[in-house]
Amino acid sequence: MKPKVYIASKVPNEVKAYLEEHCDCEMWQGEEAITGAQLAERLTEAEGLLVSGNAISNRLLDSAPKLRVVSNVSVGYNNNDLDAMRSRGIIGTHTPYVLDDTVADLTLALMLASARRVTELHNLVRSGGWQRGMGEGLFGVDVHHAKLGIIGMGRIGEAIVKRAKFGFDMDVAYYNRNRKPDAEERFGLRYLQMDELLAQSDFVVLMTPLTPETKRMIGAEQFRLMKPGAIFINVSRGDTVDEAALIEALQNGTIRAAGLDVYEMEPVSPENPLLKLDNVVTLPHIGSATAQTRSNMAMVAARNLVDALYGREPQYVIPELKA
Ligand code: 8YV
Repeated sequence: MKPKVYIASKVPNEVKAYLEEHCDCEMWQGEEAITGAQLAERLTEAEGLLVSGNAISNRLLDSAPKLRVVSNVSVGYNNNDLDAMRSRGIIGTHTPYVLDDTVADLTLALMLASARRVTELHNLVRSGGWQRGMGEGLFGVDVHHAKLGIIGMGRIGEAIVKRAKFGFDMDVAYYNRNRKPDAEERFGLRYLQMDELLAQSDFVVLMTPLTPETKRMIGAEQFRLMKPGAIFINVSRGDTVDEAALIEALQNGTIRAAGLDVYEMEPVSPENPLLKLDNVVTLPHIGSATAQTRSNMAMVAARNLVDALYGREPQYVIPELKA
């Protein structure tokens, strides 16, 4: 008998075929993403779950008495209740590595778009507002040779450093809970304490997982420490930032601009003041969203799931859940 699994997010055909070969699969067929309540109703018999973005709460697990494996189609697992999973002996997996370059590309896109005002000026041209002699009204700031400060130096951080250093000749510093002497040597990186990094950087990129320690790590005090010309980029998780403080910093000119892929509430409400500001570039949480990378992530997640269900060590167990 094949193990029963519930596939809660859309996966490409070859991933579906692989899962069906090894598991007895049920799949979410809805057009919209599955809600927590809909998911809870479908987990009574499931031994495995493939999921993207849904909260794996203690309550959800109460409705999944046979569940042995949760396979996340994401590198981030901040919405998994790790204690609840651990206490039930549930294996949790995620998808690191395959998305590093794709997320790093998007980070550079946000840096470039914010510095050169790409979306704002795109809207100006589209709305017929481009006139002769606008001159400095169209000016932005340079990315090349500027100072970049990265908060969080993991795999994606390193992929950003490569692009920034070798593509744009940027002067790159980083802050991380643990120093990374190896990355410092390979890339000529400077290590700075957080406050120093905030004070020195032209671009501050937040690239850290969301944990109890990083929750709202950037707030009013941190924005005050940044240069008035600083550009803030967040491609990690919305809850790493105090969004009200960010809005205020952007409105008051405490910082120059922001490029955002993530928010406190997703999808962002149309009422969110961030959407009314010309100095903000907003994207809908698409850091890893290329067809190729999402397909690779789904395949890694499927392999993790099948390996765990068949008693093999999955390649990417959530580090905090490793025995
Ligand atoms: C996920 C992400 O696809 O991998 C991550 O952690 O942020 C995205 O690439 C998304 O979070 C799933 O909802």
